[in-house]
Amino acid sequence: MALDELKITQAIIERFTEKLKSALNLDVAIVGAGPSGMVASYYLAKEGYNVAIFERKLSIGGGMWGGGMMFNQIVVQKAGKRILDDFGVKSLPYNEEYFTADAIEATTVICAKACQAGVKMFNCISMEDVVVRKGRVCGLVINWSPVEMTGLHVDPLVVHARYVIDATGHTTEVIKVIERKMGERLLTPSGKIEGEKSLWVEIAETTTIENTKEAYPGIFVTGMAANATFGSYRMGPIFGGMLLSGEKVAQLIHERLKGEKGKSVDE
Ligand code: 48F
Repeated sequence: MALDELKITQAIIERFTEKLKSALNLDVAIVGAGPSGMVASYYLAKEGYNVAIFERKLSIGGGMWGGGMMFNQIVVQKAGKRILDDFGVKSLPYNEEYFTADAIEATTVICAKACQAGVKMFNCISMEDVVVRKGRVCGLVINWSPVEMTGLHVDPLVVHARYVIDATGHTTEVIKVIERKMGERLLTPSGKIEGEKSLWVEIAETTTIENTKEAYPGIFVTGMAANATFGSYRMGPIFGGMLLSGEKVAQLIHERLKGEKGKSVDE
């Protein structure tokens, strides 16, 4: 059969539209395809939830591709190795406490497993706003990243979600929108974003997991966004905290969703 460029075009348009339509009413919308967001998406999709990730960049992986200063290896402490094993990412013992993994393998395998578990990944799409009803976030306002980058005056589209995860890393973009637009208190000690502190690996790795929690009704923070929102340190190129934070946020949201079976997003 002759290859037909119009059929190819039609196939792409139809299949992408089907994928986007199936993400209009989500259980969980995740902003950011860095390590914490991708890990969270995998565990939630494995529970059978309708999960999508919206990633601003063309590439997934956030800060994991680059390892440390573009030396594309990551270090994971003993506690986080369990997650690498769960995904089937190879790791090598470095000493009694540390393991290393290839940053490219870790990023691509975690992404592939998430996609195969049913996560709908959307790259080149940015979250520009949220939907709030009765003091609770219940959706995202999204647009093509090139629209954002070029400043074109193009109205966005909307997806609904029972829960939103801010996995945007250092910039905590979803929480920033809430702080800026809602004039309401975040669930932080000051009611505002506490802000990220300078690097302290030992404390930062533990607090990333403690700070993985709800930061505003309907929005959970994970990964570096958790520390930036609740005011802890950055940790540099050690990734166990990111992986464990992704797992924890998935567990927390699973617990909530289990208790809310049958409710619609607008309730
Ligand atoms: O920064 P990022 O990798 O987040 P993370 O999961 O991991 C942090 C580590 O990479 C590293 C570290 C580890 O020790 O400190 O920095 O917390 O990934 C965040 C992703 O979110 C995307 C951004 O492009 C990146 O890929 N992102 C940020 N804002 C938006 C967004 C937005 N408004 N819409 C869509 N995607």
